[in-house]
Amino acid sequence: MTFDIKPVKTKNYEGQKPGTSGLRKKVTVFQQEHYTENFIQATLDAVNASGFTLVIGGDGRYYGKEVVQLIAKIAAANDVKKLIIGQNGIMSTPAASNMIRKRKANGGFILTASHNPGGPKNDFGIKYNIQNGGPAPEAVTNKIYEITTKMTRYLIADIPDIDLSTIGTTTIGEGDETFTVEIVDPVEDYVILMKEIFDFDMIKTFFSKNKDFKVLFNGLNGVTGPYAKRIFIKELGLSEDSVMNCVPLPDFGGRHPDPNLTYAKDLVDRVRNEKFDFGAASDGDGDRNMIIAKDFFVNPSDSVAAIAANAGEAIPYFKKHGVTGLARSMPTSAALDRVADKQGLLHFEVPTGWKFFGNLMDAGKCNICGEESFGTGSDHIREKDGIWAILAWLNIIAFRNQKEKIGIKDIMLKHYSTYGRNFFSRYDYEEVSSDSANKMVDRLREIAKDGSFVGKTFEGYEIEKIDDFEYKDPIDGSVSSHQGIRIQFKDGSRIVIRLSGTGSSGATIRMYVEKYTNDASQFEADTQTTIKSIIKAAVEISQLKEFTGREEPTVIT
Ligand code: VG1
Ligand code: CO
Repeated sequence: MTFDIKPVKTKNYEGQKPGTSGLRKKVTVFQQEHYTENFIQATLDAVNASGFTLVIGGDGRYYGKEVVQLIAKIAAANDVKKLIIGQNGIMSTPAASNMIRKRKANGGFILTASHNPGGPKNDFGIKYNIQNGGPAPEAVTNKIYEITTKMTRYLIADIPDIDLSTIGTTTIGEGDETFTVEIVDPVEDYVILMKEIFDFDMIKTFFSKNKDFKVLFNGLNGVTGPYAKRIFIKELGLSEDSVMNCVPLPDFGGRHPDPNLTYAKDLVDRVRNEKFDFGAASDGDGDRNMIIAKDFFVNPSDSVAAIAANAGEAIPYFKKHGVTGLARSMPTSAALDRVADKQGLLHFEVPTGWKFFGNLMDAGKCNICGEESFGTGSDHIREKDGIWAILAWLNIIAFRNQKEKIGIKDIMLKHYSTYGRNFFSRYDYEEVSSDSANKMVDRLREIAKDGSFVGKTFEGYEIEKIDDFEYKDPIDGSVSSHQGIRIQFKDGSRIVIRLSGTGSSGATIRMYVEKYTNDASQFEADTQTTIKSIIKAAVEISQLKEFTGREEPTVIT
């Protein structure tokens, strides 16, 4: 006996355009009749999924399990041969990337809105990743979008709901018509990968010899809890109280699962008050990370630079494979470029979003990369990886401590003395009206085009160049335009302004500023004080207050 496949008549929904990282909307939007089904069908059509094996991961947020069941029924109807699903519909974004690669799957769905809040009134998201384990490039997401504008029907198979809780394999149908579902432990393969990359014995020995080295990890009730417990407690021998908020919850306990100084405040406060040597957090789907110590906050742009500077010596994976190239997203500070220059490595500047690193990695041109938005990773997979970044730091600390007692702050100060310091901060203005945000950016584009601001001085900073960032992928030649306004000053300082592509309502304006110094007496200066006048210049040049009516940003990182 085989299963029945039924076409369901549907209508088009507007706005099913994947943004920086998948389609993100309110849960109530996804719950509209046929809305989610349309997007799944359009994705399967766009990638021609007949005969495919697909991985399904997710961060455990509200509505995820329902969507796994929908994907199974629509996939079976579209001749997908096999699904590999994380138990209970849970698998972190980096673990899903690894699973796609390891099992040679054709791609996968990741059910997450990442760092956006979850729950019935908050956000849901669907992301499609391709065969290399990375987020679908724009050619694919554009195709998905185009198909969503012409939907007439989707196909659905009459199969029972899948038992997501039991590990094992089930095959439905017979002969050529079979559909197989395998429920897997989402943690196991990821741990095996981490053990291949890092020196677990060295880290464990460091912890056992330095009982006073206090570690605290905050899972923000996202997907990384089970990974953190297994790795930090079981494998590396830390105590149970080294982790907090490590149970994945559908609404992340009501929090904003974004590891930064604002949304991970409980971690920041505890690390500072209780004097932890190493504090870390990850986001909803486990691809972001924050690193902080009792006496130092590691800016993500600095974090990737420090990892890159130390990796070849300290981390077994890079000792073995070497480091050929580094890459960062455009708004990320140039700290990483300085490491590349000094060490004679290739380096690349790509648009915001991890999908732009994939081709460089596949071509062997980039091994370590990062974004200012708390995203750090390497070519071990094709997603950024929160736990990886934390382990990278622990491995570097353990390695350095073989010779001298050295903590996060010392490592960073040493780094600055070699490379100088790029002070960096991002101001977010959330839920601004889309109309005024667009008008503001349109004006900046005009200024960039006509060159009228070049040579003008704001708050003592003279503008050298303004452009609207365009990227030509060096591997496949594809061009991505309008990726953000860059305002370069004569002294090397920089402002970047762009609109977010991950929000679910209104617009978010992101303003990034950067200032470089190689004056050692300034290395411990306060970031906000250092960049204050550049922020003023940015607000003035962009006329942000006039366009949006906003006096202050919503979040400063
Ligand atoms: C933001 C960040 C970007 C990151 C993206 C996805 O995008 O700026 O660097 O890659 O989120 O991260 P935007 O368009 O809102 O600025 V995650 O952790 O949501 O997968
Ligand atoms: Co994320």
